[in-house]
Amino acid sequence: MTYEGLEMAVKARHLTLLGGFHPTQQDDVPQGCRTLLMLGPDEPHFWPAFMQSPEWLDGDDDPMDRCSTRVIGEWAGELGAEALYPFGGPPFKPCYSWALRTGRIHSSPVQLLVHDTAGLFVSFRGALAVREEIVLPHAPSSPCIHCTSKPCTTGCLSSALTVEGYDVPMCKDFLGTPAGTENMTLGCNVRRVCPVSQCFGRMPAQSAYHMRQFKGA
Ligand code: B12
Ligand code: SF4
Ligand code: SF4
Repeated sequence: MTYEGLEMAVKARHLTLLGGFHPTQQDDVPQGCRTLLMLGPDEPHFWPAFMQSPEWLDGDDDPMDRCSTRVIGEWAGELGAEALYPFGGPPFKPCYSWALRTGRIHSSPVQLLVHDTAGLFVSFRGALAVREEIVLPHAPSSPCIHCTSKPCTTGCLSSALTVEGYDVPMCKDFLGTPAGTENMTLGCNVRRVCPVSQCFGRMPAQSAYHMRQFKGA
């Protein structure tokens, strides 16, 4: 099992490897896990593939989480690995902490996670706990180091999310107003203004889906 081989296999499932790490005793991972790999959408192929999935077409609740559970769960079964998911809590798996452990996903000035190719649009559909120690590629440093203007720090259209913190009720209230429509249809502006996010190829329809899930009824 190699990182490159797994990357090819996961891309066939419209996902990508966002990074990984070799757990120590301090990490909250399943027993026997020697490599933990973080999986996210492979943009821009993920959304069109999801639109064809049985979970989207059946019209039931939480289609993306159900789809990820099937796809990642089946793959983990083939590999003899354990599938872990960011949803299904509380309690939640510590995906934020795992992401930081990859060394390839970093905390941005506004605390949201940032990745070298996904930018602030980095998100996870699952993780794979593998019993083998897989050789991991070099982890690029944070893109924030060379981002002089740091547009994420002033990108919030309501001032709910700044370097001072994240006021979730303020954000949700704003999303319910006419001025919040742009964020509801295109995604959070803080995440969109990041120059790395802009090269990522995340489809607005996918962002709109997540914004609806986030805002709730
Ligand atoms: C609960 C939760 C929320 C809560 C509270 C966030 C919080 N303060 O932790 C709320 C509802 C506010 C939230 C919002 C969003 N979230 Co959220 N959330 C989670 C969830 C399900 C659990 C976090 C948790 O409690 N873990 C358990 C604790 C024990 O472990 P931990 O993860 O290591 O805890 C760390 C984080 O909580 C972090 N943290 C602290 N403050 C904040 C604030 C923010 C905004 C975030 C993202 C993290 C964060 O610090 C903790 C210590 O290291 C995670 C998935 C997961 N399983 O981790 C996603 C997750 C953190 N969220 C994510 C996303 C995508 C979002 C949204 C952008 C959703 C969207 N619209 O697409 C929004 C942000 C709003 C916006 N402007 O768009 C992503 C990360 C994205 C990123 N780039 O950082 C995750 C990993 C889910 C995923 N499937 O990828 N989320
Ligand atoms: S806008 Fe710049 S500082 Fe902010 S997360 Fe993106 S790269 Fe980092
Ligand atoms: S969704 Fe809009 S209001 Fe909420 S944090 Fe992002 S930019 Fe601010």
